[in-house]
Amino acid sequence: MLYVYAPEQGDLYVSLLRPALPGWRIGAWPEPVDPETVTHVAAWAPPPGLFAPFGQLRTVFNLGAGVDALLRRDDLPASVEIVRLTDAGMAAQMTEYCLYGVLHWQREMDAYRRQQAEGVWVQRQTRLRADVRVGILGLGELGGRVARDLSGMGYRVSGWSRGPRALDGIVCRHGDDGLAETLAASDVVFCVLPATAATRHLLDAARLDCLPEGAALINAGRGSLIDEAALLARLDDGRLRFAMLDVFSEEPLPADHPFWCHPRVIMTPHVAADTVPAEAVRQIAARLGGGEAIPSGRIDRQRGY
Ligand code: OXD
Repeated sequence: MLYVYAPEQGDLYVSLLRPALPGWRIGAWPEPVDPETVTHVAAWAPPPGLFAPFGQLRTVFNLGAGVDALLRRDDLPASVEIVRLTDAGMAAQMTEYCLYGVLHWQREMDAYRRQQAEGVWVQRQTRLRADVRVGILGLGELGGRVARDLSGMGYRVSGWSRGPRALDGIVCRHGDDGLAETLAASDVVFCVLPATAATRHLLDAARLDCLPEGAALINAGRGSLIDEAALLARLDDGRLRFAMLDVFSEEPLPADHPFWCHPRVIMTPHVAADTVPAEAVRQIAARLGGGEAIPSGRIDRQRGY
């Protein structure tokens, strides 16, 4: 049996999965199930202990991009395979999110908003896309697509990943030196890295200082990537023009956090990209029904993604 935990969308998933997987029993939380019949679960942000009664559980499909929360749980024995969906409609949304921030920087919307508040009519010099350097940190399914899309639009894109990667027409760097170089060559840096031990506070004070003065930072990966106090200091003194943040070290962001009303912060509540249910179901069905071959998104628990 495949059991779905997707509170707002349980019925939708069931209605898509049933015709896609004839022969499978499909159910969705909060419908009660005999726990011994559950062999597969598809879930996003399941509550603690959800998996504990499922003694026959073999596979969990993560209905989101990051698996960090699943890897921290104590109710998923190592024998249970964790599968990440590849893209599932999120990559195009990541491009949109990144583009919004890049345009904000390129077309100086921050400055025009200030001018409007002050009643100032000043026309600023327009920058061309070819003169805007965008650095993408994380070149997996999502970051790779963003890099290709923005490069296709004419931006000067470079990318960084922990290990070597090659993307046509995009300068790709890796390793510590590669990170410093990528930051130094970015007017706007877009982060879409997973949360792992290796990426925690990857952007600390020293790395943030590699960015050119007046650069902007967009984070749609995980809050843990950034030393938020160091970022705040660089926004306070104007060294960074703005940060556009979708993810935070604590979510929801605490009500008294200075990001809420910082003039140089644009924030969204972890909505940069949502899984598209029909696409998620297509991938789950392909995997379970032996249909169309889709690259396996099996998670390496040691690596953390
Ligand atoms: C995530 C998501 O992993 O929203 O952050 O899918």
